[in-house]
Amino acid sequence: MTGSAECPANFTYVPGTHSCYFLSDFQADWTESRAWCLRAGADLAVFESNNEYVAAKGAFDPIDAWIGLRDIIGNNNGWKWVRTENTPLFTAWKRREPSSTRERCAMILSRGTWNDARCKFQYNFLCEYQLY
Ligand SMILES: [Ca+2]
Repeated sequence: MTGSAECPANFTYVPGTHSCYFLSDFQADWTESRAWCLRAGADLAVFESNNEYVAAKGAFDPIDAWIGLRDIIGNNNGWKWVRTENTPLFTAWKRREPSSTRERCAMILSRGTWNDARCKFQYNFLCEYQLY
């Protein structure tokens, strides 16, 4: 798949979404990952529907990657998307996740489910640039 003229450099338009995505080929902690996306005029990926999530994850090789979901309260009480600050309308947590109050940042696992992990850990990350 090639990029769209409307996408930032190195971002890929994903049919079935309204967005362009960038999966990093390097690792950073969650905060650094978000900062990288913001500098590109994007943000970490926000999935507003299961359809969007399925389309986006299907466009990239499976990999562990940060997404734009974090627990702003702790104790698994404050999961909010970045950009919208909405509570997720749907989730794809792996069985027994989210698991720990010390793990306040969410990632896609290579099998397609989500895990909460310590925000200071280093993973690849998925940015999203919303077209409209
Ligand atoms: Ca976990």
